[in-house]
Amino acid sequence: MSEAAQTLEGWYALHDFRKLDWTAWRAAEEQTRAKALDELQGFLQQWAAVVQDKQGSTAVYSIIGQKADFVFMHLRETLEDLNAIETAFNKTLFAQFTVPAYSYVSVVELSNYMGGSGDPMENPEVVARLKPALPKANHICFYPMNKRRSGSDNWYMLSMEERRGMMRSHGMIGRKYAGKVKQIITGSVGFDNWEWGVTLFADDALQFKKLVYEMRFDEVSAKYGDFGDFYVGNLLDSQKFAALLQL
Ligand code: 76R
Repeated sequence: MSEAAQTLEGWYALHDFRKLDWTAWRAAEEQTRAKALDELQGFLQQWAAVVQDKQGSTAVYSIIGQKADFVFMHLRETLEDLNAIETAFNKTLFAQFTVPAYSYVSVVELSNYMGGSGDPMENPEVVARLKPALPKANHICFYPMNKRRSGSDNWYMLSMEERRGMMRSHGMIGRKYAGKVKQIITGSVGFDNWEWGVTLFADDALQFKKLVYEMRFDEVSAKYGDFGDFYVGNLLDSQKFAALLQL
């Protein structure tokens, strides 16, 4: 048996993608819409405050295309916390005007392929990466992925040394995008249908295309990467959300 990579886990993640029921929203009384919007703004404020207490972080983005209209990406200490947020939101009037589009459950993960020495949990940089305050970048990109297990292309049958070598090359490509793209890798083995969620943030959305394209030529993605649907979006704040909902 090959040696499994050791992983460190941080905050749990819920990516909650929703569609707006525009027909119902249009048909609703103005008062109802105002109340629904108020409730939504209340939640946005509550979620924004969580990051100050270092109890988690939430990102809110509109989604381009027909897969969804917006996403709430929540990071919290426990699955109970995530479940409570989801349930509280579902009880709002505003949620009645939304339809689930897609969701993804995972946990922020760092692996030891590039690990240094010493107790990583004593390293503030590591802790900051496991419990990250999500950036207010202009754009988000999310997609789930697997490492392939088919025929002779089986990532999980490779030795630690072979995998480490490929992950080093992967990391070197990633580093070229430092300052342009922030990536958060969340592990989802045992939690959701794919093995990882990849969430990228950038002010210039073209950097997503350039980074993902460049990685396609790198062995670990070229030979072993299998990918799900891509979601790309624009940053929302409470004003932008109100404008989006304005009829
Ligand atoms: O943690 C580190 O920064 C060390 C190097 C590193 C690891 C271990 C790293 C760097 N990644 C790691 C692990 Mn990554 N990453 C992806 C994708 O689209 C694709 O082809 C793949 C999707 C992107 C875009 C990306 C970006 N990475 C992982 C893992 C877990 C692998 C495992 O355990 O088997 C996955 C699934 C994955 C996928 N990666 C980086 C980036 C970027 C931008 C970096 C550089 C980070 C930096 O140095 O700041």
